[in-house]
Amino acid sequence: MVSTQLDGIREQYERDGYVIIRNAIDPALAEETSRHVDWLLEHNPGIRPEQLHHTLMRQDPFMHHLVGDDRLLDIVEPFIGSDIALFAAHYIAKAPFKGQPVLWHQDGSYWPLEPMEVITIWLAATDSTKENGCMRIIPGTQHQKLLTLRQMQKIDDGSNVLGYGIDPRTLEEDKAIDIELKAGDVSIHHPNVIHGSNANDSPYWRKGLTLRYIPTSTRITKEGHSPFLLRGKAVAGVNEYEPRPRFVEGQHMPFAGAETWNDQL
Ligand SMILES: O=C(O)CCC(=O)C(=O)O
Repeated sequence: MVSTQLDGIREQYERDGYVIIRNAIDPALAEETSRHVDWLLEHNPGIRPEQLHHTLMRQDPFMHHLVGDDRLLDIVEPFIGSDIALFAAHYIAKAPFKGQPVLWHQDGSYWPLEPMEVITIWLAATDSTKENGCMRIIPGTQHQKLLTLRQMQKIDDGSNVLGYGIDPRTLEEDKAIDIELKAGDVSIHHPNVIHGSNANDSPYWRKGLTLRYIPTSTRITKEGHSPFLLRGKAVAGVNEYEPRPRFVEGQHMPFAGAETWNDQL
């Protein structure tokens, strides 16, 4: 990543609700992230590639290694400060020809966070294009209030990733921007900005990892989320952090750095 890309990102973020950062991680780490999706699918038969949730990552050394990468933390620090935790990680991977759409939504509608101080990094493990169902964002909508799930349409028939969506007739869909990324690029977005994505009807995988970073002063008000402390200090009485797991050969996906991982714990 060229560090000058971080110049002015706050202004862009405040204006549009999102920013794209190219080459945020190197090709080898993007490739390992893509391989991690394959590994998780192989070890969790029956789970759709769009539904590889945080619970699968809690004890996964590669995920802890990836989300604590200084290049990612340096991107979020200007927004949330230097005491940083990860609230949740979720791969939304879309298989060729059958990847599901994500209906229009605002992330904050789903999250038990108090206050709603949080920023998402969407990390491209493969190229993510219009053709294979890249994320789409309606710029400027981060200034709108969060809708509750009750104010959204419930479409939980298994045809889409989240089961809820904002009624498209209430939106200016023609203003949506396709967030096209190369493997290793990231976009960041605001919890109120309206976004979604189309189905993947192409012959190519689209593998994206959503990472929700919070300042340690943000409280997770629902039990069972197991956040990770990544940089700086915890705030006394706010959240309990998951210990970093040991790497066990044969049990975890091998990755560059796994050989010294346990020494850093
Ligand atoms: O990956 C996608 O297509 C949508 C991502 C998304 O909805 C999110 O990051 O909240």
